[in-house]
Amino acid sequence: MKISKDQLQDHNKKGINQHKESFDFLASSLSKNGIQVDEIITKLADFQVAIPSWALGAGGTRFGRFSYGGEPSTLEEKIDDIGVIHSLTQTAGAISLHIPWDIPKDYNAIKELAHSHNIVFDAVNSNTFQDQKNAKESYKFGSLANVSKAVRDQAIEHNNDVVDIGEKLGSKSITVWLADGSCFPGQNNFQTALQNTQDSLKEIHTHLPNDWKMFIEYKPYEPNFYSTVIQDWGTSFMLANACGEKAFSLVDLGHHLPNTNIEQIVSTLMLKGKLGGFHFNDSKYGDDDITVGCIKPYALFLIFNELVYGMENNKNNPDLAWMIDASHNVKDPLEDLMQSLEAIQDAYAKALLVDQKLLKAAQQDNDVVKCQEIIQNAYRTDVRPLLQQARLARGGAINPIEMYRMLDVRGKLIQKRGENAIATGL
Ligand code: LRH
Ligand code: MN
Repeated sequence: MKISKDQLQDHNKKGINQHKESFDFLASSLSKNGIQVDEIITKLADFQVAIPSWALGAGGTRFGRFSYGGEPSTLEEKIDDIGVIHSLTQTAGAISLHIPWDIPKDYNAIKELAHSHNIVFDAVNSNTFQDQKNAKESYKFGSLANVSKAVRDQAIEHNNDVVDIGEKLGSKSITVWLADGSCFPGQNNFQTALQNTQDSLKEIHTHLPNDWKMFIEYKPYEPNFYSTVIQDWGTSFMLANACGEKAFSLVDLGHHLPNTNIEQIVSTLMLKGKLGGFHFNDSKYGDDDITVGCIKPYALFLIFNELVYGMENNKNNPDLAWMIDASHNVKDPLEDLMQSLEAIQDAYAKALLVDQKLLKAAQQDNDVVKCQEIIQNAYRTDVRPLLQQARLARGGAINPIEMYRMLDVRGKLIQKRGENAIATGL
């Protein structure tokens, strides 16, 4: 389903006056404080987030899955659905594939289709947490960490194959997340598991093309419930350093034990030049993979505050990969993703309002209250007119979800694909 420029202009006509009013008011008060509003609009418009190919259908849990109707059951349909989100938000210009869930059959056709939607291929994800049909070796007791060399070799070969698939699509990075670990004390020798993992990752790192990156994603638990080999940022950082200059740490917001100071982890990884990117989502308890900013919006803002400082001061850290990693149990996946995109843009815009020089000076003076006032003033600014202006600047919708519903996109998808179409993924 394609949304035309005319449909967008028609929709925007209704809200343009109210938008102009709120934007002009905000822009004039920000300019009075010396803020370069045009620069912020450009940064927001250039900020593209990759949509996970595994999160375009209804997710589920072991307790059940409730289909959403009109789900994409092919990679082509998934790219079309991301095309809908991108034409409305103008900030979803990339897709992140999970292999083997989404192996392209016709690479040129897939690339052409993505190009027709202004979508590029971001990081590809390997999968050594499930056994594939007629696979010789099983990952039941781990993959890159497995005590069996045959299993480790199979997993290394899979990751190299994923890199080759990504290369054909124009992707420039691979994300490696390992479920490897143990469910009971005594089950694993921690040192053997970590050493095997390090040696295996080094082999994959060696296979990477020169201009590629490998993102090492950490997670404290699930599906293993006693130990996970790559359990935290420190282990991921250590492995990235052991592998070499093309390896970086990937921060999935849901992969932290309660009350972890994620913004401090982000600032440390940036200072050391080893922050590769993000899997954005939110959570209240575990790896809930729910809508970005729906539980802890202030924490997300504090993370972007460190990112804005780091992007200004840590030139040794490469450009970051921005990806969503969420699962939708009760909401329309496309509406949920558009809400997540809005929350990410909102946190970034607020962080761009922080006067980093003024903050650094107040920190130098140990003026604690002033430090708080500087960041909280930014956080308490309603930046929605800036997000709308950035979307309008690139031909998007003033209100993406309102337009999505006005066009009854889900209804049309159900008509075309039926109620029971199932999307591959989680
Ligand atoms: C693991 C994870 C990883 C993906 C998977 C879909 O929890 O975050 O990034 O491979 O979700
Ligand atoms: Mn993830």
